[in-house]
Amino acid sequence: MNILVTGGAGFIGSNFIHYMLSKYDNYHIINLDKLTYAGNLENLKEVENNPNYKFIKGDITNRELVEKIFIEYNINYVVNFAAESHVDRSIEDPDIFVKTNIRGTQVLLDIAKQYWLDCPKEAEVESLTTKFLQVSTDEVYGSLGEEGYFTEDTPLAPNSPYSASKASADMIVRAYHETFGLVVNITRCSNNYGPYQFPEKLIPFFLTNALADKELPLYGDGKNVRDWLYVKDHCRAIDVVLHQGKNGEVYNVGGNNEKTNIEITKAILKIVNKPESLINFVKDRLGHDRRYAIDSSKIQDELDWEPEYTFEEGIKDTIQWYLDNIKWWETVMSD
Ligand code: NAD
Ligand code: TDX
Repeated sequence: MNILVTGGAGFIGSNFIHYMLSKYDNYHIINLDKLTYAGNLENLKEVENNPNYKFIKGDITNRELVEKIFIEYNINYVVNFAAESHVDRSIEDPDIFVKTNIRGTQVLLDIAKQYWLDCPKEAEVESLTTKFLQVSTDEVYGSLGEEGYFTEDTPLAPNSPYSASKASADMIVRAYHETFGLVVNITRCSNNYGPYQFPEKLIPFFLTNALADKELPLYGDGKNVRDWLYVKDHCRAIDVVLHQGKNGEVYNVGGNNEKTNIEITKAILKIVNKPESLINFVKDRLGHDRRYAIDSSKIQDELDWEPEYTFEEGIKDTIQWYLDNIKWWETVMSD
């Protein structure tokens, strides 16, 4: 198998590459990443000399480059992580979200279609198993009230420029499946946490601030709810969907860990033994979604996946990783 992993130098992508290289010794991984502020080759230092791994610096919107990669590496799976991923940045400047998240996904789909479906002349291509796996988010479903869960049938109702760009990409993936017959899956997961997450997202941002005795800017009343998924459980879910997911299906992936932001903040402060006086309630995020909660019964029933980590285990591992890798986060924050 030759897998094109896009955005593999980011948080979830780098965890996925580590996971796949340690699990399969006959898979080749080609990591295409633009190395934006969120991409960091330090995340992949341990595998840089692995013969089954190749890094290519480049943009998923670059058609010629993507085409060259498909031909040169005989790609048969694509796992598309590459994206602008931070909601607050999308509120400041939506442009790059539309370009990378929508246009970039369409370029990848188009080259996959061209290579897998339009000209399967070479026998080696014809006999290949192919799949395009789009890594999406629960944010495409919009916001929940106090009750209920997102299922795969919940109508899409994205509220931020980020989630709107991800929902658009999902629709284009669907169109390439319905219209052209491309083999696809879409996974929609909840908030990930774990090693290598850029300290702009809630958990690593608040953790690194707390360690430096800086204040923690909690938006609004701090009672917005997110479902938290440990990144290693997410990587395992993607592996399962890649190999066993039914063609054309969407799978929700959740952690069964609903928490308010204030609960998360207090849990971090308690573990690192810092005072709650560091919490500073600030102006709310524009269009701030109130609650996300995922019904993962489809992936559990059909593909036998369920999260293995409790939040208590995952957060302790994560905090320990940041304590053991102070140089990593000091460097990414100073760049
Ligand atoms: P991230 O921001 O940490 O990493 C994104 C990576 O994509 C970076 O390495 C960056 O350099 C790369 N990239 C950006 N633009 C690119 C381009 N034009 N061409 C090539 N590479 C490019 O993101 P993440 O948190 O690892 O998220 C990965 C994927 O998972 C995203 O698609 C995101 O929407 C989705 N997702 C993330 C979460 C989460 O909690 N982090 C939850 C649900 C879904
Ligand atoms: O400084 C902050 N203060 C604060 O109160 C930050 C950065 C966040 N928050 C709140 C906003 C959210 O309710 O914490 C919650 C989590 O915020 P983020 O870490 O920015 O994540 P979120 O907006 O929920 O989106 C994340 O999960 C879904 C990822 O960034 C997305 O890429 C993913 O699709």
